[in-house]
Amino acid sequence: MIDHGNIVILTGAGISQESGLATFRDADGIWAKVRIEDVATPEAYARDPDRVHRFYNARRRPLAERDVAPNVAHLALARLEADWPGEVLIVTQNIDDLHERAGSRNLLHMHGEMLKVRCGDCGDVVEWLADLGRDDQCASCGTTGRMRPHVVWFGEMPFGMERIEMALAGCRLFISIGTSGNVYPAAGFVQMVRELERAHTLELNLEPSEGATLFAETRYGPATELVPAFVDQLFTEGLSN
Ligand code: BJW
Repeated sequence: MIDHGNIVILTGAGISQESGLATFRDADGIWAKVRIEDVATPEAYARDPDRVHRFYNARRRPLAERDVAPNVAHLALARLEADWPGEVLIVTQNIDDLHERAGSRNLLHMHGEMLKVRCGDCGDVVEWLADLGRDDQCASCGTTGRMRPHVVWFGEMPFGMERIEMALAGCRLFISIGTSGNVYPAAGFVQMVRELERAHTLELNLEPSEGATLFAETRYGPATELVPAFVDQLFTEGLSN
């Protein structure tokens, strides 16, 4: 009988690479062009907010203007969620909106969302498609100059950790797609699942990640090839024991 247990899928920048969005740590990635400590820490934002706003404004525009589209890997995961009898939760480290535009609904953006901004004063979160700057005012509390990208910088707590840990504890399959395994706590999820000894663990990536040896199974190649093929296999064979 086919096993239709719950599935947790962790995605990273690699799944959006073939949609035209840069990864972080590949040779031509974002961190080859800008330093983390200049744009992706609370200290960088406190020191030079204009620079941080420029960095995120440039990355927001192609998403806001819909210059990029979900690829077949995003679409395959949406099909999995729609048709799989068990629960499918996508935990994405990506701040793009390509999973939701592909149709995924049970989705958690653990590192935030590019098309939202947050007031540093009252914490209100709103959708935002335009450039953001120091002149922008919070519509909720009226404070000017405290609106920031709704993203998780180094040293900040990722979103939804309680829900993620519960889902990891209850899953029968954990799949990691297109992430280098450099950034915690996401990089530690495979270890958490392994310790419970009730789920299969699978890495789908272009090349072995930092934590590749922790996975029970690994497959390497572009996400647009690996992900649809694996989803097809799941529907025909179910989960492996
Ligand atoms: C393809 C492909 C194709 C390419 N098909 N594949 C020492 C030890 C342990 C931890 C720490 C430590 N010192 C500090 C920490 C904590 C720190 C951390 O992890 N630092 C490490 C650098 C060591 N982490 C944090 O600060 C986090 N917060 C935290 O820990 O809070 C405390 C806490 C404690 C306990 C529990 C819970 C919390 C916050 C991390 C925030 C990360 N923020 C960023 C920026 C966000 C916004 C933005 O986008 O600008 O998030 S950094 C950046 O890296 C971004 C990504 O989400 C994240 C992960 O990157 P990802 O997705 O893996 O991309 P790449 O480029 O690295 O990899 C792409 C992969 O795809 C590659 O493998 C390619 O081969 C592959 N690929 N093309 C398939 N076509």
